[in-house]
Amino acid sequence: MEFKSWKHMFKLDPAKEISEEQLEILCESGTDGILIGGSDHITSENVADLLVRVRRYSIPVILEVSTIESVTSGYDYYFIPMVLNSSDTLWVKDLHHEAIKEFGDFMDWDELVAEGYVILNPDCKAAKLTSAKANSSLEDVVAYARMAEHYLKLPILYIEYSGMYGSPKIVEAVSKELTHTQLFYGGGITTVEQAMEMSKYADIIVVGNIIYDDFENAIRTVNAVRHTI
Ligand code: 1GP
Repeated sequence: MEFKSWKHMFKLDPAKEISEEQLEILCESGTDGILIGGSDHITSENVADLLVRVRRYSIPVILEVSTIESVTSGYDYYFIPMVLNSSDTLWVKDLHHEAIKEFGDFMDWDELVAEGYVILNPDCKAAKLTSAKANSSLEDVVAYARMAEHYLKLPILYIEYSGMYGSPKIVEAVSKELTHTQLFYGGGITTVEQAMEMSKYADIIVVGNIIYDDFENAIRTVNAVRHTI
């Protein structure tokens, strides 16, 4: 899959405003892909609107599906979160089952990518929504990584600290467990140093909120990931 060699992605939230000028800079920054996703105030309109705007540039666009209603054609990939540390089966397999029941006849299975998620910031919206056991210990997280790599053989494991900079120690430990599964890290990256630190361990870092809070620093994270090899 194309994203196997990627190192950096921006995650755009359809519910947040971004100017045309900033969107152009972002899409032409050298980042590898644009992930469209969010958990608050997501509507089919704001998702479709953002897709059309990002499609003006040559950058790959991925929908990270959080509601079935927001799904339309036109993306390069559809990443489907499967929250491994959720205690609610809805977020592990029930929503997925529902979607496949509805759209299974005309799905392009090559565009669909199962994305194992481990949510580790107890205060983030996603943790609350999915009843995630976000206070998981290092041993717990390593076990999720082994599950993703050896048992479920997932293409992606996403260590999610949305809104909070996570533990490099945990991300490093997870990276040691993964060979075939790609490691994504996202959460609280606001500086070049943090981008470099997490890129040492994660295959791909995902930069979200800082786009809306400090655009200049968000753009700086793109080159930071190329300086860690
Ligand atoms: C959110 O992991 C992403 O799903 C990025 O996190 O918004 O904290 O950068 P931030």
